[in-house]
Amino acid sequence: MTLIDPASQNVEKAVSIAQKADKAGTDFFMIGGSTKVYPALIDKTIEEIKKVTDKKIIIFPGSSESISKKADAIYYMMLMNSQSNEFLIGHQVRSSIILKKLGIETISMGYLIFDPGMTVGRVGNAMLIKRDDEMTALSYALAAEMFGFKLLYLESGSGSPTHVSENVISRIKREVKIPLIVGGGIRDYESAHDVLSAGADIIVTGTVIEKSVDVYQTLKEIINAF
Ligand code: 1GP
Repeated sequence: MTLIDPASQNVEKAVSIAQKADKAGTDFFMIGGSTKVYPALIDKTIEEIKKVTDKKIIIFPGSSESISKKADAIYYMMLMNSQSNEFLIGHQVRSSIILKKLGIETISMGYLIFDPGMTVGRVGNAMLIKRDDEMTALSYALAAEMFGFKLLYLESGSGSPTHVSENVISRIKREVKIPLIVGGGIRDYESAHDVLSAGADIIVTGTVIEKSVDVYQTLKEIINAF
């Protein structure tokens, strides 16, 4: 999946990235980020991206304001290791009525933030899990399964120098049935290959394509790891 944060570039650049990512073979687009993004900008970004791709667009919300009826779906997520009531249940409760009214598909997701956490770790007031701490990660992952979440996202934070370690991914994969998304710090074929071999079902890349001078080629190499 390709993550596009509307706060990181203008709409034109977001569309150009999306077009190349689509051609390189990304499966879905995630739109969002942890810094404040106004609904009008999310609307506009989605509207323009939809003109260049048929791939589904899922909102990756930073708050209860990150909603757009133009998206195909939205993650209805719990930042499970947050120490803030807001990220555990506050934003979710504030957005439930409007989501119901809009009729947008909600995909329940447990969201776990690992070291170093980067901006989302700080903003989300996360009690960071060490990137190789199998038992803590497994405890959260099993809790996510018991809550009935449809997806589990193992996040190191956008722009992280490293991804969640392979032992954590493979341990969770062995013991938990929920599809696993891994993101943060994946920027080349090797890191994608390591994460996928460990058991990730889906990988997310954001920073590497924002910074790349050749989005198509960079993403093509990462996708070749599948
Ligand atoms: C962030 O996991 C995503 O939520 C993507 O991280 O920007 O490091 O690719 P990167």
